Amino acid sequence: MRNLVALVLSLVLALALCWTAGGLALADPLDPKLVEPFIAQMVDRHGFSRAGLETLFGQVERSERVLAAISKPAEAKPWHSYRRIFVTPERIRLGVDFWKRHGDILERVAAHYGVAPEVLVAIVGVETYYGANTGDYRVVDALSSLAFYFPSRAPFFTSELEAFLLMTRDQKLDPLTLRGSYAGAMGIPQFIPTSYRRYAVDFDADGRPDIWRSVPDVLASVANYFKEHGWEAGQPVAVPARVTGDAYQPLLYAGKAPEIGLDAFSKAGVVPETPVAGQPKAMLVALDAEGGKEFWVGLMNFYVITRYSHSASYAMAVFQLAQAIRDQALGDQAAAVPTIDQIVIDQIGVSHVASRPKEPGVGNNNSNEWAIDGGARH
Ligand SMILES: [Ca+2]
Repeated sequence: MRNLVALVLSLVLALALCWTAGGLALADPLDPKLVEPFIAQMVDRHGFSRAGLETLFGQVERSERVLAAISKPAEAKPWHSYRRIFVTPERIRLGVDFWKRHGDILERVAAHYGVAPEVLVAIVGVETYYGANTGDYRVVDALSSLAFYFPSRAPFFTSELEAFLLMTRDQKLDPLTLRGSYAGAMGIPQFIPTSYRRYAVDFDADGRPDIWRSVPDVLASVANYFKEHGWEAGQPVAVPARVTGDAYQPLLYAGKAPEIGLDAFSKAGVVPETPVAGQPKAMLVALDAEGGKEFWVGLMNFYVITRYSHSASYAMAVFQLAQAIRDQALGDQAAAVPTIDQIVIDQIGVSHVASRPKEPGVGNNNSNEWAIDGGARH
């Protein structure tokens, strides 16, 4: 037993020595010839030290796991499978917990940016299970593998790697320790480095946007991302639609912002099942439900959610999770506080009358009631 302990200890020590000496042999080092032009560019463009970058990339690994993950065919799950993954009782319950724990800051952020708080909660719920699963790939390995060994996306990931190194330099972060998704998305909201540099916000005023640990910074960064992509405060996201005939085809969402006024929809056989005020530009969203097609009229805010991840199923999952969390959170809140009736009765000294809490989830077709509230304090 003692021998075994000694053996383990000496192994640990040996590994530690190797590591600190920078001598730990990498399973699959980068080919310096592939990295050299990038290093030259970082030196020329941004004044990085060539020796520093050579040392850094000497410790970066080409990750087969990353290259395998990116090469898998795009997941084209039908909506009903997608929904079963993201809109679950567990994810809703944890979203309500998140809302309760961070209610004050959530309201402040929502009011400041004019973005619905439930959507902010749902984004972190869908992206990382409220911060529980932020990815275990070393970001520098992921981005380097994709920049240098995945030619079809090399320009994109090379600019992400550039942004990553600028970010770590600006924020004094260690590029070798940050972890994230196989595509280099980082922290609780899963920002890629260019998004971090453009949209991340320091909302807790400690001098740096911390999307890894600071909930105020996380929520404000997501809200800022949405605002910058055109989120319309207090406006709906999507409403269910009834469709007849097949003249609806030109209205279908095709990855672009809505361009057609809602007044043109009825002529194409599309009728929103919930009234939408005015004649905003809209698009038709068709999803694969279990019993056939399911149709929605998507408004600008639906499109804005697709800017976070480019799929109608993604945006619908965020929207429905958001609604479920909101309904439950506000229902719980209404049940927990006395109603106005109760307060008045208490003040005039009537001893006990049953309070009448608001029914949770009733009359919530207007999903942005809460956002209008928040936006008004902007
Ligand atoms: Ca901060």
